Amino acid sequence: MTYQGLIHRYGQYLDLPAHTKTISLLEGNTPLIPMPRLSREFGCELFVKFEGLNPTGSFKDRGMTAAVSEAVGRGAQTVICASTGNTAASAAAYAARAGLRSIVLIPEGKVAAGKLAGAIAYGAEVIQIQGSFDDALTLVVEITQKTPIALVNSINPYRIEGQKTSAFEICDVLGAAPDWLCLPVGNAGNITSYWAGFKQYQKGLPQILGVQAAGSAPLVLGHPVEKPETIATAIRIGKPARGEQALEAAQESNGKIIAVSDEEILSAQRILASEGVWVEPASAAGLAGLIAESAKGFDVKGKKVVVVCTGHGMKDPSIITESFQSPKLIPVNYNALVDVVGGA
Ligand code: AN7
Repeated sequence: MTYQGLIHRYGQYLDLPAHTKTISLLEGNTPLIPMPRLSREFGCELFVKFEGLNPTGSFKDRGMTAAVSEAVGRGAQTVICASTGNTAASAAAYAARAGLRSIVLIPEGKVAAGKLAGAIAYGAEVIQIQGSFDDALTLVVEITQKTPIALVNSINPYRIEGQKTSAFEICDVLGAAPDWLCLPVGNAGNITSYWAGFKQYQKGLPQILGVQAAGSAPLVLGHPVEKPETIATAIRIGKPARGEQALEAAQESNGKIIAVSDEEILSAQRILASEGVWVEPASAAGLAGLIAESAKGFDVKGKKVVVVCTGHGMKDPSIITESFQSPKLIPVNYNALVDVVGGA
C-alpha cells in the first residue's frame, strides 16, 4: 500500500485519544542517509536522519500531524504556538490542511527567512514579539489556559507522541537502535521524544549526545539563559520546556548534553554540505558535537552513529549567501566562460 503518513504507519504505538481525526501531509518516512566519508573519518558507520525532507522542511511535522489531528478531533478552531520558526511553519501547514486558523508568535527579527515565508505562505497570522522565544512561549501558554485556542508547542503531549516515530523509523531501517544518536537540543521536545520512542520500541537503546549552542546552553550551564544568542536561531532558547526530561534522557542513556560554538556549528554545516546534505545551522549541531567530543578522545570506532539533521538548509539561505561572494557575472561569450572555468 502507498505510504499514508505517520499516524497511519505507527498509530498503534502512539497514545492519541479516540477523537483524533487524522490530518496528514504524508510526513515522516525520511531517509537515513549513509555518510561514507564521515564514516571513514570516525571509523564508524555514520548515518544522517535527514528530517529536512519532511513536508514543511523540518522534523516538527511528525509532532504536528499528531497535535493538529487531536486538536481538530476535539473541535478546536484555532491553534497557536511560539516558535523560532520551524514549529510555526509546520503548525501553519497542518492547520491549513485541517481548515483551522493558526496564530504563531515569533521573536522579533530572529527567524530565518525560509521559516517566516513558510508560515506566511501557509496562511498563519504571524505576530512578532519584542522578546525571545521563551517570552513568546509564556504568552501562548497563558492564552491557551484562558481561551479554547489549542496549544501546539511541544508542551502538548501529542507532539511528543508524533515525534517518537523517528526513533521507530531508525530502528526499522537499521534493524535495531544505533549505538549513538546525536541531535540538537533547543526546547528539548525532540530529545524527549526520541528517548521515549526508543524505550517503547524495544529494539535496543542508543546513547544520546544532545547538543546545544554555546550562547543558548541552559542544560549545560544548569540554569536558564536570559538572553540566549546563537546563529543557530532554531535553538536560540534559554528556558527549555522539557529541560528536565532532556537531562534524564542523557543520563539514563549514558550519554550527555554538551555545548558547541557557532563556529563549530557552521563548520559542521559545511562538512555535511560537502557530502551532499545541506541542513540549517541548528541541524548541524549534532555533528558539531560529535566532532568536538571526538577531538577530546571520545571514540565511536566500530559503532553505528545516527546524526539527526532536523531542518533543511533552505530554511536559512542567508547564512550561506552572506558568507560567500556573489556568483561571477560574464557576458554571453564562450571565451569569457573559458577565462573563468579554465581548461580542466
Ligand atoms: C531545526 O520551531 O523550537 O529541542 O519553535 O527548528 O525539540 O526544541 C525549533 C527547534 C532543532 C530543537 N532543530 O528541537 C521552534 C523550535 C531545528 C529546530 C530544534 C529546533 P527541540
